[in-house]
Amino acid sequence: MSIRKKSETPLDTANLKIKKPKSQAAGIPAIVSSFNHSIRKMGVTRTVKTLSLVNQNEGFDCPGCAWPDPEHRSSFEFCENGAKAVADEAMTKTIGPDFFKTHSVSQLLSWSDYELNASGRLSHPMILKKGSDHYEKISWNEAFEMISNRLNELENPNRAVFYTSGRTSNEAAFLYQAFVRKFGTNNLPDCSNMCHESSGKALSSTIGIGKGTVTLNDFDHADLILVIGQNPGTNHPRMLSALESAKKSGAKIVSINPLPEAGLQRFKHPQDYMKANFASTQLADMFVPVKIGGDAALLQAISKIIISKNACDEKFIEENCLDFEAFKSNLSTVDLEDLSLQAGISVAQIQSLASLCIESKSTISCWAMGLTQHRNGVQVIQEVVNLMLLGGHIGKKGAGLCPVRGHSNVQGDRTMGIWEAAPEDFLNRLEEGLGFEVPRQHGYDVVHSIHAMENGDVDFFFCMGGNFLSASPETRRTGEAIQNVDFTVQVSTKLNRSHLITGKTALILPCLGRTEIDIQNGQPQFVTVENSMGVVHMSRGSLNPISNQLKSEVSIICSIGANTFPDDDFDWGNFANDYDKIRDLIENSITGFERYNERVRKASGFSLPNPPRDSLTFSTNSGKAHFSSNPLPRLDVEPGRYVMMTIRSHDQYNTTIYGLQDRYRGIGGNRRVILMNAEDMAQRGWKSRQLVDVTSHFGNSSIESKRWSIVAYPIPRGNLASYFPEANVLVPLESTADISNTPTSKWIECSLKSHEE
Ligand SMILES: Nc1nc2c(c(=O)[nH]1)N[C@H]1C(S)=C(S)[C@@H](COP(=O)(O)OP(=O)(O)OC[C@H]3O[C@@H](n4cnc5c(=O)[nH]c(N)nc54)[C@H](O)[C@@H]3O)O[C@H]1N2
Ligand SMILES: Nc1nc2c(c(=O)[nH]1)N[C@H]1C(S)=C(S)[C@@H](COP(=O)(O)OP(=O)(O)OC[C@H]3O[C@@H](n4cnc5c(=O)[nH]c(N)nc54)[C@H](O)[C@@H]3O)O[C@H]1N2
Ligand SMILES: [Mo]
Repeated sequence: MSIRKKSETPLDTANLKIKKPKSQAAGIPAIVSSFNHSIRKMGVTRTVKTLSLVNQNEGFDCPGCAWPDPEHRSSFEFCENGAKAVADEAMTKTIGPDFFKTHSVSQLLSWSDYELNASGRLSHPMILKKGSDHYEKISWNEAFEMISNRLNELENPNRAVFYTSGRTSNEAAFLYQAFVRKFGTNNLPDCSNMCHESSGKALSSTIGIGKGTVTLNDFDHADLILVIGQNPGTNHPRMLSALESAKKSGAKIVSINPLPEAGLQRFKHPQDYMKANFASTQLADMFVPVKIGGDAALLQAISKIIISKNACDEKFIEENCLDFEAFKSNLSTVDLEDLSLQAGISVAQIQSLASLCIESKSTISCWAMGLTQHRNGVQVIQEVVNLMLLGGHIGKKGAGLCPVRGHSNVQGDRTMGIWEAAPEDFLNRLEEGLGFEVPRQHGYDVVHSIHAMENGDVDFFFCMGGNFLSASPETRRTGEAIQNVDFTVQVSTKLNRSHLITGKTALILPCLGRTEIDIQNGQPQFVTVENSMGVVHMSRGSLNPISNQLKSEVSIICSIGANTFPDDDFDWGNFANDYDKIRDLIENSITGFERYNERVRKASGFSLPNPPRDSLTFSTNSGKAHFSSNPLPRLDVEPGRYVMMTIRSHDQYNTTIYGLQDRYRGIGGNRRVILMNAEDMAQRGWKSRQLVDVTSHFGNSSIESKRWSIVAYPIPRGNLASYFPEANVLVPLESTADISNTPTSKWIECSLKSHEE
C-alpha cells in the first residue's frame, strides 16, 4: 500500500520581521522592486524587451490581474506586481528530467511554496508512475496516448473532472470545454467557483447578466467610488491610476475594509517619479473599518437612511425595477443601532457615508473577495445592487457595478463556457455551433469535485493550469481526496504543490506562457482574452520559449482531442494550426462575437454586449432589475472565539509566492502569521511573535493547525487575518456560501491557544 502524503505547507516560523505598516502605495520602492525581480529572474535584455511589451496593442496581456488597459497607453502599462508576474513566468531557469532525478517528490514536499516556484520553469513532460517517488521523462506522444486510453476506459464520462484556472486564453478555453462536453460531461470546475462565483450569481439574479456594468472611462465621470472588500494597492495596482485620475476629476473615494490597506490611503504613481512629480495623492476620502462580515448590515443601514430621506431615484426605480416595496418593508424591520453594532461602524459614520451616497449623481461600486468569500457572499452583493438601484446608478455614465476580477482571463473563460452549470440557452447555441450534442446534466464545481474524489467517484482529474490542492479549502482533506484518484494531469508552467500531491499516476505537461512566441504550422499565432470590463483583445507573446519541448494549451487540447476521438469529423488538427479557425467557431457558437477575427485585430479590441449598461435592458425572467430582501447574516461566534479572514500578501500571486515581503503591511521573512488586534492580544497577555496553535470550528467539527506567530495589527477587535494559501488548511470544506458554494475563505471561526511543542 502506498503511503499517504502530507499536503500541508511546512510549519517553519523563523526569520519573521515586523515593521510599521505603510500608508503610501507604489512609488520608487515599487519601481526598484519590479526591476529587481525581473533582472534577477530574466537578465537585463529580456527584462527590457518583456516589460516594454506588457499590455501594449502589439504585445501580450499582463498575466497579472484582469484590470483593463486605458485606451491611451503609456510605454509603461504595467505595475510592480504585474512586472513580478511577468518576470516569474519569463524566468530563464528551467527544471526538467535532471531536477526530478535529483529531487524526489517526498523531498520536494518539505520545500516551501516559495522554493517550489523559484526552482524554475517546467521544461519537459514528466510522469510519476504508480508507486514511484520520482518523476521521469515521458514523450508527448506517450502522454497523449495514456490520457486518451484512460479516458476511453472510464465506465462513465462523469468519472472525469476537468479544472481550469483563469489564465487560459479564449481559444484554449473554448476548445477545452468543447472537448470535455464532447467527451460527455459538464464536470468543469474552475477557479471562479472560489472567486467571483458569488458576484455572478448575485448579478444574474438581479440585473440579468453575471458581469459588471462599468467601463474604464466611467471612472473619470464618477462622483463617488466605493471600494468594498478589495485591496487594489496589492492586487490590482493599475486600478490606483484609474482612482487617481477619477480623484483629479472630482470623485470621492471610500474604502470599506477591516484593514487600512496602504494603496487606498496615499498613492504615488510610479511614472510620476520619472516626471519628477513627488506629491502623492490621498485616495480615500473616507475609511470605513467594517468588521469582517459586517458589510450587509452596513449596506442595509445606508439604504435605510437613503429611503428615510426620500432620496431614491424614483423614476429609475419605477421604470426599471421590481420588488422595491418588499425591500423597503424589509428595511423598516431593522434598527439602525443594531445595524451599526453588527457593522462595527458608528451611526454617525454611517450617516456621513449615506450623505456621500445621496450627494453623488453617479456612483461606482467596486468589490472583490472581501464580499464574495462569505456565507452570505451572494446576498451581500445583492445589497450592493440594491444600493445602486436605489440611486439609479446603472446604465448611466460614471456609474455602475464593478466586480473586480482576479485572474487575467477568468471572465473570458466563463464566457467561453468553462462552467459546470451553464444555462440552457447558452448550451443550445453552443450545440448548434459545434455541431455535436452537449450534455445537460450539471457537473461538479470545485467543492463538489473534492467531495466526489473523497467518495471515490473520480478516476481521472485534469487541470488546465492552477494549483487545485493549495487553492482549495481544507488542504489536508483535499490532499487525501486527490490521492484517491487513479490518474491526474497538470498542464502547467511552474512547479507547485499540486504536482506533489497527485493521483496514483500523474503527468506534468509543460506549456507556453503568455509572454512566449506561439508558432503553429510555421505561422505565429495570437490568442485573445476578456478583461474585467468585457473588452476582448489580442495577446501575443514575444519571447523565445524557455524550452523547445513546450506546447501551447491549444495544441495540447487538440492533440488530446484527436487522440481520444480518432474517427472524428471535428477537425482538431486544423484548429491547432490556425487559431483564426477557433475564433470562427467561437463566433458561430457564442453570442457577441460577430466578426471576431476582424474586430479583435483592431487596437484595443472590442466590447462584448452588456444589455444593462448599453440600454437598461435586463435579461431576468421579468425583464426588470430586481431589489433583493435578505435577512442579515449571523455574526456572533462562541465566546472566546475569533473570526479569521485569509488574504494575499504583496509578494504573491494566489498560490505562487514570489517573495516573503508583505511590504505595505510591514511583515516580512515568514508567512505563517496571524494579524490580531493589540487589545485582544493584551487581553490574552500576548505580544507580537507569540507562537499559537489555531483551531477552526464549523458545526461539530474542528481542525487544528500548529505554530503560527501573532502580529499586532490595526484590525477590528475579534477579527484575525492570515495568508492564503498557508491558512487554507483551516478553511472547512463544508463552510461554503449559500447559492454560489464558494468556500468562505474570509470567515473562519477560530480559537487560539499558546503553542505547545
Ligand atoms: N499581485 C497580485 N494580484 C492579484 C492576485 C494576487 O494574488 N496577487 N490575485 C488575483 C485574484 S485571482 C483575485 S480574485 C484578486 C483578489 O483581490 P482582493 O479581493 O483584493 O484580494 P484579497 O487579498 O483576498 O483581499 C480581500 C480584501 O478584502 C478585505 N476583507 C476581508 N473580509 C472582508 C469583509 O468581510 N468585508 C470587507 N469590506 N472587506 C473584507 C481584506 O482586508 C482585503 O483587503 O486579485 C487578483 N490580483
Ligand atoms: N483561503 C483562500 N483560498 C483561496 C482564495 C483566498 O482568498 N483565500 N482565493 C481563491 C481565488 S480568488 C482563486 S482565483 C483561486 C486560485 O486558484 P488557481 O488559479 O488554481 O491557483 P494559482 O495560484 O493562480 O495557480 C498557479 C499555477 O498556475 C500555473 N500557471 C501559471 N500560468 C499558467 C499558464 O499560462 N498556463 C497554464 N496552463 N498554467 C499556468 C502555474 O503552474 C502556477 O503554479 O484560489 C482561491 N483560494
Ligand atoms: Mo480569484
